[in-house]
Amino acid sequence: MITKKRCVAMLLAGGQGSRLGVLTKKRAKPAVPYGGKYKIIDFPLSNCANSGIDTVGVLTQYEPLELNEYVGTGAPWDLDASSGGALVLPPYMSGQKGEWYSGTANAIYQNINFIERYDPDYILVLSGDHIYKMDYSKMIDYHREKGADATIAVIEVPMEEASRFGIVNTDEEGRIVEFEEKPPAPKSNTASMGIYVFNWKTIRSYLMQDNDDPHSDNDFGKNVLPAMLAAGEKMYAYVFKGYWKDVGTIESLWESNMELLDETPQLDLHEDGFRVYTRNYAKPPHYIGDGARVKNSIIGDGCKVLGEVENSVLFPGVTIGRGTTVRDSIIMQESDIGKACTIDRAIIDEEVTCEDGVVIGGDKKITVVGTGVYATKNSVIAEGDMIEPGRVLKQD
Ligand code: ADQ
Ligand code: ADP
Repeated sequence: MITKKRCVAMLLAGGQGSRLGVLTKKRAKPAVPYGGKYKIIDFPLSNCANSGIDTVGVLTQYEPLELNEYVGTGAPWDLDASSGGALVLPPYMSGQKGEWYSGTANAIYQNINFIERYDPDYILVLSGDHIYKMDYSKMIDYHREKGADATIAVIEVPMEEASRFGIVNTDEEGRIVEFEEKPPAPKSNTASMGIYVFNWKTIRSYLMQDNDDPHSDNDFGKNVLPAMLAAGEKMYAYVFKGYWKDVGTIESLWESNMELLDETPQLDLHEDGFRVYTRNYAKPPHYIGDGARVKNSIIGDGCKVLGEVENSVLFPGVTIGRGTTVRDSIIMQESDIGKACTIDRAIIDEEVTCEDGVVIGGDKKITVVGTGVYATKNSVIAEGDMIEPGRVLKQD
């Protein structure tokens, strides 16, 4: 049965996230933990719920297990399965042919049947790798008012970073006159956020056309958007103002977590009318022991802190032993740090164990320790190292 929806969201969550190194060895980028409680994917999913979009297709492919389990039916984000919900859509076999999503446009192409079930006027295409709060309904209203075929959300980025993005030039009305995907010499710093609203009928025909082109990479930025522009479709830029961060690199992920530690952070996670939802695992309140010192930090539920923690983000269930110092670091769920350890400017993934006297990192380069690593007594992880998940480190 068809349930007519005005807009269906398609969340691209299939990227490998290779630049996040050991953090995405065993999980897709959107499943990477963030902010002491969340995962990256909580942000676009919560935005959908806060924008009145109740049907979200989540397109996964690379290491999808953790993500599939996490998203479930979408209930934690208020995406109710009875009226739509979040549906995880991995690449599937159709007839004799089973194919990976070759690119972002191909991922949508392969799910045309899913989208048609809702007979939508618009589709909203989202990325799974950005931290931001945005009311998409305003963008959809803008798209409709402009009578656009496609609308791209844009934000000003520092000029020196512009070549990492799709760069947009518009006329005074906001109509896009030029689009260049990751140009080596960008002509402006107006960057595509990788968030698109399309009229479904229009984009459907472009996706079919793109699929028939054997030379296409089947990518929105590289192929489909330029093709639409060349054909004279009405494409508009929707200017977003607010916090938006691509957390696709170790440095940007670390920075974005640290930015939460400002007294009044740009990204407000306390805003009442615009909540960021997450899957909650019931844990007792955290405990700060006698002699502990905690300063300018986020401490998750169920943590037990006996040492010193400064400018750091601790996820639920982390233990910090007596005499241990943690500075400028992110420690994820259930990691157990023993006594008299030093952790400096590091990202420690989930379920890492450090015996007593372990030294990790230093004050310049970021050090990353993969999930399940076991560091034995007094072992040292040098500044800037990236330790593969599950390794056992012994003192030299
Ligand atoms: P990129 O950041 O390079 O550029 P891309 O690698 O295309 O983004 O990934 C976009 C999203 O799609 C990510 O969430 C990723 O996980 C997902 N994804 C990638 N390949 C996929 C696949 N085969 N199947 C399913 N999902 C997949 C894009 C735009 C730029 C824009 C930036 C903004 O192309 O124009 O400036 O996003 O960050
Ligand atoms: P990163 O650049 O850190 O790897 P992305 O998630 O943006 O992070 O993915 C980068 C590139 O890898 C993209 O061009 C994307 O198309 C490609 N890619 C993503 N997932 C896969 C996959 N499963 N197989 C092959 N290539 C992929």
